[in-house]
Amino acid sequence: MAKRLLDEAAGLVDVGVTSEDIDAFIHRRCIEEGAYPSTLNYKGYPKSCCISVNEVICHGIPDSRALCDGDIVNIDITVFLDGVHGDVDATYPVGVVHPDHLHLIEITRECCEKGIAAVSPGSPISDIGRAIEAHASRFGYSVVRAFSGHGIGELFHNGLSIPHYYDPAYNTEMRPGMVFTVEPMIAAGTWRHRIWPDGWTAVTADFSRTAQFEHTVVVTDDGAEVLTT
Ligand code: EYF
Ligand code: CO
Ligand code: CO
Repeated sequence: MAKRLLDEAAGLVDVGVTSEDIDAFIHRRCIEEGAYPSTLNYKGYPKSCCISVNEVICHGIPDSRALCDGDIVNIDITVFLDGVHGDVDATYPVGVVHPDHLHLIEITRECCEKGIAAVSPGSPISDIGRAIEAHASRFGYSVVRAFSGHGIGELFHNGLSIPHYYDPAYNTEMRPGMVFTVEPMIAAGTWRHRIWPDGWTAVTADFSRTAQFEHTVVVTDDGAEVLTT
């Protein structure tokens, strides 16, 4: 349901649309489907989704700024339905976007796919970040380090952390039945971040553009199943 809702919201992305418009749509559709938008009031977060534009890495708060020709926008939706959370996001071009920024979006999509392809029972969690970082660095991009994928299920975040860069310290073996997100944030410039004075919005320290894709996956007997298709 989360992915269907994301696809519906993506249909609204256009020049002149505000992120508040998209948030209102997502909120209404969640309620219509009998779902709860997991981010709303989560640790005090005020909206039903995160919408992050250009240099905003994640946790952008929907507001009255209209999307502009040439922007890239990430929509991140988590829904609570039937007792479990599902978390998914994607980055979209607005109008006519510079080819460099379209390339960043495409490579970030591939980073997410490569991270998911590295999910395998018996392998260490660090294999996921190794695959993502290898792909991003091939194109001169960096992997944001401050935010990770996370275990998810009855809780939105259950304590398990999935870094998107290579850190051999994450040597816990993946086991069948484990459910977590893979959500790499890839930057055209530095991986370093800053937080806006609002306390939520994370931006690249050099204002370079950044993109993200996210899926919720379960470890199976021979790999991974994507739960947010
Ligand atoms: C207190 C939040 C708390 N956290 C994670 C809380 O996994 C997520 N997206 O894929 C995700 C989404 C949200 C989230 C929305 C709100 N929060 C954010 C930032 C700081 C913080 O500190
Ligand atoms: Co998300
Ligand atoms: Co997430």
